[in-house]
Amino acid sequence: HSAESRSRGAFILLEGCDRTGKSTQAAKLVERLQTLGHSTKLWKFPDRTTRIGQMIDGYLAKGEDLNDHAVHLLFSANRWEAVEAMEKHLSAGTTLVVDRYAYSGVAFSAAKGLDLEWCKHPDRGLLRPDLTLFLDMPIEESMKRGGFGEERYEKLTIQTKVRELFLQLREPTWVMVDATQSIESIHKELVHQSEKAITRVRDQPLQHDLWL
Ligand code: 2DT
Ligand code: MG
Repeated sequence: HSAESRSRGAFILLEGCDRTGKSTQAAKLVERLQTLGHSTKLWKFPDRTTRIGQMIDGYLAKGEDLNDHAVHLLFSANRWEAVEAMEKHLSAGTTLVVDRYAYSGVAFSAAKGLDLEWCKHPDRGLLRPDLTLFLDMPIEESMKRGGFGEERYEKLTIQTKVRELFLQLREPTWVMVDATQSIESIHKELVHQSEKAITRVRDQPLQHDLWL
């Protein structure tokens, strides 16, 4: 590597329905990649800490009602407001492990009945993930896991629709991961895929062409 073309980090996305282990795996993945010597940071959408994120949290966790289209745009805005910071980290060589992104955005809103193409529009031109790891398992299995039912969307009917929509949004490059496996075997697979992606994209420009 020449001094001018310092290698960039990879944008690694974990997607999937609720209770498939995304957050557990994201945290373990970050820790492991760091141990392996890769500068790595955990990222999460929605980011409930911003002003927009607080409106989203009111909607998800506090039962505050918002128009379906309006809340969809808030979730998208919550990604756009993070773009510069994400680019800065990636360009500086830090890999981002991102827990949910625009695929969740479209899947959940379309599951409520919004038009799929309308849903994709506000996220067009966002950073495209370098690697999407889709954690998949039957909804009946994930429903058995603890913590379900505390927030909006944590219901069987909506989760079933969300899974169908994720599978419609699936791209050929996605890596489908059987989320019913043990935490350790899923972890190993994610580490392996992530290291390949980090090597593959280090000299590639960032991609700002989601759904373009
Ligand atoms: P967490 O449980 O992961 O915090 O997600 N969601 C998420 C959307 O409806 N649109 C989005 O753009 C994103 C990123 C998925 C909270 C819920 O928010 C949903 C579950
Ligand atoms: Mg949740």
